[in-house]
Amino acid sequence: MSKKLTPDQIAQYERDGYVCPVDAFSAERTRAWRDRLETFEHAQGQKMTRGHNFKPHLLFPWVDEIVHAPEVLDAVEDLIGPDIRLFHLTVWPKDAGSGAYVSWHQDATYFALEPACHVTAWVALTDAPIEAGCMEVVPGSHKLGQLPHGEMQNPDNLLSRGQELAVDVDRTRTAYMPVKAGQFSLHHTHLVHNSRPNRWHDRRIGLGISYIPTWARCTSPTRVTAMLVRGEDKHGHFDDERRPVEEAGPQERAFHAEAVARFRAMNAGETENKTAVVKR
Ligand SMILES: O=C(O)CCC(=O)C(=O)O
Repeated sequence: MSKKLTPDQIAQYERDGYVCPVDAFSAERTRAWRDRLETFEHAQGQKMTRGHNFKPHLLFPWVDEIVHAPEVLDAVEDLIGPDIRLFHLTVWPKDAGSGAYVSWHQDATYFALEPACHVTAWVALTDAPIEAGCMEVVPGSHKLGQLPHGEMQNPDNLLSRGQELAVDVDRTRTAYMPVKAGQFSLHHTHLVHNSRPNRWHDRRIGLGISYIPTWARCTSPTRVTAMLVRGEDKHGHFDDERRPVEEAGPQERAFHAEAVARFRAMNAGETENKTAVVKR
């Protein structure tokens, strides 16, 4: 018996590699989270964009609230079971009219997870219609397994390593994943997807929350952190993460810096492994 997703949605995830949209939070609750994020950005004089968008659940109690919310975790449990760790979280902001985009890629490319079973919940803090550059996917492409990627450095690409699919995948029949503020989508780690620049009148902001079952392991020689968000972990493949208490307090910043450094070291190792053949 599933907790949140319908049997049709679960079948769609297995067949197409994604589900969208799923209702979760009220407009008021979501607006309050957006305000917290933007207040922090103003105070810092720095937007949470490329280079500053990893693992905010270690800094902000309000992000911790979202990653533990049953509205999201119940759906994730329907796909990967009851013992769940949060492996990674990226904030994806696109200012109205900016060139920011995300190249065609598969999430698994630099994650060193064995097996590749992680699911990403993309939680919308603003509306994300097609005009705002919501995600676009190739339905069923998660069944292709890991495909080769190259690195194309472009400052407008929100992907930190500029990774981009280096083989042709039939993109004549793509699907968009528009979501409203407070809704989320779910996608498989091998699903080929991208997103285009924001041509809408408002900023587009989402949290890409990557969840894994606790039995998944990371093959990187760098031991990384991951937060147990539901159930239990009998496997011990990850170091635990500290939950934030004070908004971006000194302890939160120190733990965040260490976790991001380890994640980047793992990422860099995977770059060597996965893009050596197709670097351009
Ligand atoms: O937010 C976007 O436009 C892309 C997000 C993405 O690639 C992901 O969550 O895996």
